[in-house]
Amino acid sequence: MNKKISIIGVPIDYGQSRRGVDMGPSAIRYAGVSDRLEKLNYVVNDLGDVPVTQLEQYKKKNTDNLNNLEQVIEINENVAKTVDQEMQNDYFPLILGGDHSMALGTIAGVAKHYQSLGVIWYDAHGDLNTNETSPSGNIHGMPLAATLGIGHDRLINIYGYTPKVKPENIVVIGARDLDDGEKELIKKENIKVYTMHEIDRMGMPKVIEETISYLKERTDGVHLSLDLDGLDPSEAPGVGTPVIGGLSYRESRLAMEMLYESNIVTSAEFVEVNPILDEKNKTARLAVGLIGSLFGEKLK
Ligand code: Z70
Ligand code: MN
Ligand code: MN
Ligand code: MN
Repeated sequence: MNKKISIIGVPIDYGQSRRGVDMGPSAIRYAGVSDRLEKLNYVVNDLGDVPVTQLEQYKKKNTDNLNNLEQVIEINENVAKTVDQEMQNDYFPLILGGDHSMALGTIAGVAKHYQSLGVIWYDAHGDLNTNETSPSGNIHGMPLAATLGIGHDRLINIYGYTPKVKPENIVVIGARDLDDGEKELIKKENIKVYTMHEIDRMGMPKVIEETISYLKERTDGVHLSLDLDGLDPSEAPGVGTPVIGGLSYRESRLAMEMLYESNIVTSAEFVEVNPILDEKNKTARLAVGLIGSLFGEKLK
């Protein structure tokens, strides 16, 4: 793994409707992410946060069913540029969120650097809505579709190009709350999805082994997008959209360890940590534990 890491915070909460997720990057830093990585002998460069204006009177629906569109676009153009620059300087981008709409920017910045980027979407949700299928108008439910070039023009064209990722290069892990439009898109584009059903039947080791060999065959870089709501809310309560029946910390940690061993991951983001909804920063601490295992922490 690249021994130089840039940490980039994205305190965005415009992609959804719960307050507090903008404090996620601080909570993850407070839980000790830099120390944890430095102990593993990485050079860690914390760039601080991408600028996000905090308007307390926001939450604007627009006529296209895209809440807070202008803010989400502006912030993500900055995210893309920052991620792109860090990669040009040979740093591994580790991005901390913030709601999942930030993946519009991270993937826009990352995908330019590869012929055929792979994406692991570790999440209770598919985030495969468009403004036409979304029940909420919340953009954090749309970024994965947008990276495929599916959805509203403004969202798919962030950082000036589309599409960013091919549908066959995506693996979704942990899904258990998919909207009808998302299910249709998964069928139509034949997207590889391990729902909780498959994970329970196969076990996490097999799911990750398959994911690794599937992505190795067709990609030259892999972005891990990990939404903490992929984990079960009994262990990770500090998220805006908890869905019961989720992944345990143990199996998530194992997944990260296996990804480290495979050496396929070239960028990563940990998103949707909401310290206001959390219990004593537990969810941020889990995020740091998962980051530790993704970067090679050993138990003995
Ligand atoms: C729902 C929607 C979502 C994250 C919730 C929820 C989407 N499918 N994404 N939490 N990270 O509104 O589109
Ligand atoms: Mn705010
Ligand atoms: Mn998500
Ligand atoms: Mn989610």
